[in-house]
Amino acid sequence: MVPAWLWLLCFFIPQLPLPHEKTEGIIVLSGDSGMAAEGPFAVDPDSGFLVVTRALDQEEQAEYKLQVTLQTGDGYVLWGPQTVIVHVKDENDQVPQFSQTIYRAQLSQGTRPGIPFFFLEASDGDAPGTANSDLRFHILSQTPAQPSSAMFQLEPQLGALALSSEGSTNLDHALEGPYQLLVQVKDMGDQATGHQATATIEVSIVQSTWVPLESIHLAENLKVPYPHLIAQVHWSGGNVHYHLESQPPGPFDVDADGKLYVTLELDREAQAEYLLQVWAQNSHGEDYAEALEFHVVVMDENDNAPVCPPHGPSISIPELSPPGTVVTQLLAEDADAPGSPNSRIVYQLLSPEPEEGATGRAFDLNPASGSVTLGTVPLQAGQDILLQVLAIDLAGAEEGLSSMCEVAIMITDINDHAPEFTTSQIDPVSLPEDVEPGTLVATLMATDADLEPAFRLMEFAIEAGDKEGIFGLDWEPDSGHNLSYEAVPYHKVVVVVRNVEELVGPGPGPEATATVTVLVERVMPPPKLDQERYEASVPISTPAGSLLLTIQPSDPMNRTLRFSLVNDSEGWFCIKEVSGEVHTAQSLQGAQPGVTYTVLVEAQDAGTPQLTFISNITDEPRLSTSAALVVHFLKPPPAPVLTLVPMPARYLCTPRQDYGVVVNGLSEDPDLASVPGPYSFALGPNPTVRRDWRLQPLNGSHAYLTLALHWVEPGEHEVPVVVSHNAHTWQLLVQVIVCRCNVEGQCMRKVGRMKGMPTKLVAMGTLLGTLAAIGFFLILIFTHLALARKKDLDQPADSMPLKVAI
Ligand SMILES: *[C@@H]1O[C@H](CO)[C@@H](O)[C@H](O)[C@H]1NC(C)=O
Ligand SMILES: *[C@@H]1O[C@H](CO)[C@@H](O)[C@H](O)[C@H]1NC(C)=O
Ligand SMILES: *[C@@H]1O[C@H](CO)[C@@H](O)[C@H](O)[C@H]1NC(C)=O
Ligand SMILES: *[C@@H]1O[C@H](CO)[C@@H](O)[C@H](O)[C@H]1NC(C)=O
Ligand SMILES: CC(=O)N[C@H]1CO[C@H](CO)[C@@H](O)[C@@H]1O
Repeated sequence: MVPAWLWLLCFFIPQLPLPHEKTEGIIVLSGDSGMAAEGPFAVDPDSGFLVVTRALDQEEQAEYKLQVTLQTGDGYVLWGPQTVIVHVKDENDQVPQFSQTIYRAQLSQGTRPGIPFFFLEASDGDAPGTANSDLRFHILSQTPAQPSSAMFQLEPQLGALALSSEGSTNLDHALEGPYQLLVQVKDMGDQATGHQATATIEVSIVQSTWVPLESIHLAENLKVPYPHLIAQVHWSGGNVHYHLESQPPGPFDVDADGKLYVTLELDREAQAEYLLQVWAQNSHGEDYAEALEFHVVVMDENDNAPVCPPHGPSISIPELSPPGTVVTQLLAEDADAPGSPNSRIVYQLLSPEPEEGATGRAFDLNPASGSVTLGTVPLQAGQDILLQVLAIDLAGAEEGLSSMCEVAIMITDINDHAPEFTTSQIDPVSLPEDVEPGTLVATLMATDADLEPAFRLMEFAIEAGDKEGIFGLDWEPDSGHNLSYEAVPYHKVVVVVRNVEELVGPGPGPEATATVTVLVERVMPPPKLDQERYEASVPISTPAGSLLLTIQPSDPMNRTLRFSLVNDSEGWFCIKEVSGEVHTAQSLQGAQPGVTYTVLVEAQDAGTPQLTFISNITDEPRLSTSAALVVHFLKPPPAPVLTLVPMPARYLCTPRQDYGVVVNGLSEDPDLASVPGPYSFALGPNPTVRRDWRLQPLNGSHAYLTLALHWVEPGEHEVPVVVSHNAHTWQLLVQVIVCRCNVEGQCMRKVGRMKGMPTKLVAMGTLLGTLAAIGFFLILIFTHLALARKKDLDQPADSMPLKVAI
């Protein structure tokens, strides 16, 4: 079913491409408007040609659309429907026509040449797009032809009338009256042939009203209905459109009458000035002339409060800074027009307020510049101050807008305080002289009134009193000070404390030194003896007063010792307090041979006056030492042969009288006699003797023998007396004749009295008695010599008192 396109010229009939097999059907033609019967087309049933039944008019109908169908008599479609489109070909049978015979146009002076200010309108009934309707415009004549015959130019295809460049240069001299232009329109394009028509254009030249405008001042935030007319422009030529542009783009508009509007409220702070450009254009958007330019100036309103500078970090001002020191300068900003009162800011210091009664302030503020300086009131280190400043525009006027600006200020510390000891005079410290190095002597505490840790750092030094370098300082921050001591007597140590950082202001005060007085205690070693243990061997027969040994100090130091025995429970010994000699205090009665007896000897320091004691040591115990003294008791040496010294008989009467017998212990043996006393005397062990007799020591060499009982049987008594000296012991036999007492208390003897001055008779008796006694003694001696060993007995028989003979 290929549609067949047929271009029908008059009387040119195309043959329809019908099927050849079945031709017995009827060809039916139908069209858009049911023109099958009366329409201009028909089909020749024999040939099948499509034929035109009358003349076609392209201007009436340019195209026909036909349907061709082959069908049986009863309407059964055998073939088709087939569409046939018939285009009616145009013929230039129409004459172009102007829309008016006389046109009127206005030309403003100042119009650029070549810019069309009027467009001719003409029409042609022939098919559009064909040469038949292709129109061309021409100026046939210009009246008047002055000042130039070609003042205008006409664009042939568009019919756009413009000033020629020649006309443009001469327009100033143009005539007042209108120019008559006879114009022609012709079809068939640029071909010479064709239909044509003419018309007249009356062009009047008018004064240009396209004059620059003054600047427009507009208030910001203007409360009026918008759009708001602000100005008007006018292009005096006809056929004008206005076009507006704003630099930067702004809320401005222009209408067809050249009225300029502002469409929104303006904000000076957003844009203070606009440059507006308005063009007068023809209907093709071509500019007749240069744009008109003018400025829109937005006038300021005080609609912006001052804005404080952003919060910065705290401003640090050292304490004691002089008045007038610049702290900061507040620079609040006001967005309103610079230089206008709206942006003129005045500052007012609100806080800190001046202290009551104070003559000055801590801070001064310059109201115009916002510069803050230190006032006369001093500030304390460590203070944090919030400065509150009111910034007011309109130069501080009441209706001005204001903002509160805050500036944080920190007063920093300077090292204006010297460290000081909390106590500068320390109580004297006593230390023993042998104290270990490193011993803490005293802890000094110093404080510093500054705040900054660096300014509190201090160092200590010994300034005086430690030439030998005995004392050391050991410093721990904030914990005090250790002074260690190393040796020697009395010290006055002056310690100073200083800051590590340099000090500002007046120098350190007296509290920066501390004096530590150290009193040194002399330490005395305990006294030393030459031996740690002393031993002595003593026969138990040793008489009292015998020297055992001497305890001696072995001390490099020249001091006096006092000796004593500690636990001599038996009381056998005694010691010389100063010399240290140990003696037997008495006869060692009760001591057993072979037994050791230990006593402690104590040596005490009696005090050494040449040593200086500074400290009070009166309470301290005396220094002492002790040593053991071990005494071995020995058997007594074999008892010496008791020498019966021939002694004259002694007379004592009974009942007892106040008389006694002197017993001489002194030996005349030169060996023994050389030994100085004392001798000790004791009665022999016989109980009867001890009962009957009493022996009292007289002095070192003599004793006194008396009757112990009131009554002793008269007769001859031999009283044994043991004499000891050192290790030697010997016995005396003292012969005493006890007689009855006469009235005079003397022996009743015919020979007379024993004592006193004997009479011649008595002397004679005595002589006889003595001779008898001698005889008796001689017998005794000879007997003794025969029995025992030889012993010389050359003592005088009548010596008085009795002598001890060994
Ligand atoms: C110094 O004295 C302090 C106490 O005041 C103590 O804690 C510290 O151990 C001492 N230092 C020395 C070295 O003795
Ligand atoms: C001890 O001191 C005394 C008196 O000061 C002096 O005479 C004596 O020589 C001194 N002895 C010693 C061993 O220093
Ligand atoms: C004295 O004391 C010493 C030491 O304590 C001791 O050995 C000794 O037996 C004591 N002597 C006496 C008699 O108590
Ligand atoms: C020593 O101490 C005692 C008691 O504590 C006191 O009475 C005396 O005055 C002190 N002597 C000196 C010299 O300080
Ligand atoms: C040393 C001493 O004084 N000896 C005397 C002890 O007593 C007799 C008797 O009185 C004197 O004769 C001694 O001279």
